[in-house]
Amino acid sequence: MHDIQNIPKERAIAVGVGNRTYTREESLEHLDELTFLAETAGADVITKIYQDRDRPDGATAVGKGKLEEIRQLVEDDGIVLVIFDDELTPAQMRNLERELNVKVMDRTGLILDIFASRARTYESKLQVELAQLQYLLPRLTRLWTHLSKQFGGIGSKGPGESQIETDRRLVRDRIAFLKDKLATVATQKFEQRKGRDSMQRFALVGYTNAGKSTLMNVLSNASVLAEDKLFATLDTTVRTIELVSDDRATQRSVLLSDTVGFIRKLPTQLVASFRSTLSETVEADVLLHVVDIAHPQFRDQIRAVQETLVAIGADSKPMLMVFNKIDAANDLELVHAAMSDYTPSIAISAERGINITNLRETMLDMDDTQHETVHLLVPYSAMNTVAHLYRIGTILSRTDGDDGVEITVRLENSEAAKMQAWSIEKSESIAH
Ligand SMILES: Nc1nc2c(ncn2[C@@H]2O[C@H](COP(=O)(O)OP(=O)(O)OP(=O)(O)O)[C@@H](O)[C@H]2O)c(=O)[nH]1
Ligand SMILES: [Mg+2]
Repeated sequence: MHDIQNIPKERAIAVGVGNRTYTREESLEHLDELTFLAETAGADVITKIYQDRDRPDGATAVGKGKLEEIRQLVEDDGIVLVIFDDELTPAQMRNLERELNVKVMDRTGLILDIFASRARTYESKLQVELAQLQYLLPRLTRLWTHLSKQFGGIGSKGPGESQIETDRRLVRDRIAFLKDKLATVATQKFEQRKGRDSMQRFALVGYTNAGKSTLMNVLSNASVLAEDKLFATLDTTVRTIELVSDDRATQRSVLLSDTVGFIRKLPTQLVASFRSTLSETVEADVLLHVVDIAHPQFRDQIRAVQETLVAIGADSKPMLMVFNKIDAANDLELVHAAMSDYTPSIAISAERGINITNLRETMLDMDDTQHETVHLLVPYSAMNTVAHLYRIGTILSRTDGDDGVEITVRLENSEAAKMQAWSIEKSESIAH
C-alpha cells in the first residue's frame, strides 16, 4: 500500500559521516558497502563523499560547507538521489531534501527497499511490508508533531493533522493485520517441522554475500540462487544432507538450512519481522557461520553477525566458523591467524570445492558432541515415554524384558538429561 522509497536506476551520491566509533578507514569501507547496497538496489553511484566529524550535525547530518559541496555536485552531475550511510532522523531527512531538492535516503531505507524488491514468497513479502510500515510509523508521528508545532495555533489543530492521523491509523491497522498473518504462517511452519524432530539441524548463518547459498548447493546438490549481490537470499531453504566419515564407518542424515544474510546495522524492524524466516536458525542445533575470508572487513562482519545472533537469541549455540573463499584470499598468514582466533573453525572454498570432505567430517564430529547414547530401562507403566523416545531420538536397540523396556537410544544432550530417572549402566543390563 505505502510505496515508501523506490529507487529507479538513478544517478546517486553516497555520503558517509564519521563518528568516534570507527576509524576513518573503517568508515570508508562502510561507505563502499553502502555503494554496493545502492548498486544492488539499482542506483548508479557517481560519487562518494565522506566527512570526518565527532558526531553528525543535528539538522543536516553533514556540516554547512559539505552540504554546499553536495548541493553543487547534485546540480552539476544531474544527481537525483543522495544516500546517507547512517540512519537519518525524520527532521534531518526533511531538511536535507529541502536543501538539496532531490530525494534523500538512509541505509535503513535502502536495505528495506532491497528487501522489498527481492521478496518473492508470501511470507517474506508480509515480513518486508511489516518492517517498512514500522519504519514509516514514527516518521509520520514526528512529522505530525512538527507540523502541529509549526502551524497549530494555541488550542487549535494544525493543517494536515487529521490526514496524518488517518494515515497513522491505517498504518497501525495494517501492521496488526500483517502480524496476524505472520503468526498463522509461523504456526504452519512449526507444524511442518514437528515431523523432523529427531534429525540434527545445522543452520548456515553469515554476512550477506559470504557464500552461504553456494555452500548449501555444494553440500546438498540443491539449486539455491547464489550470486554476487547483497541479499540474494531472503527465504529459508531446508535440505536433508548425508554426512559420511572418511572411513565410511559413520553415516548420518542431518538437516541443513540456508537463510537470509546479515549486514552491519541491519534495521531492527527487519530483524524483528524476519523472526519467522529465522526460526530455522533459532531452533538449529549447530550453526555454521560462513565468513568471506577474502573480504578486508571480515572481522567487522563477524561482529555484525554475532550482534544479530544475539538479537534473535541464537548466540549461545554451538558454532563452527567456516572461513570461505580461501581461493580468493591472497594472505594465507591472515587465514591462519583467523583460524586460531576463532575456534572451532575450518577453511574452505565452496565455489572450488576445497576442503568440503573435511567440513562434512567436522560436522559429523560436532553432531556427536550434541548427542549422546543412553541406556534406559523404562517400566511398562510409562509406555508413553517409549513412544516419545521413538519420536525424538534414534532407537539403537530395544528389548522388552520382565521389568520393562530396555532401550539404547541416541538423544540430544538436553533430552538425555531428562531421561536420567530411567538410566541404567549398559554392563548392568547385560548382567541382568
Ligand atoms: N572466490 C570465491 N567466490 C565464492 C565462493 N563461494 C561463493 N562465492 C561467490 O560469492 C558470491 C555470493 O555467494 P552466495 O552463495 O550467493 O552468498 P550468500 O552468503 O548466500 O549471500 P546472500 O544470500 O546474498 O546473503 C557469489 O558470487 C559466489 O559465486 C568461494 O569459495 N570462492
Ligand atoms: Mg544466499
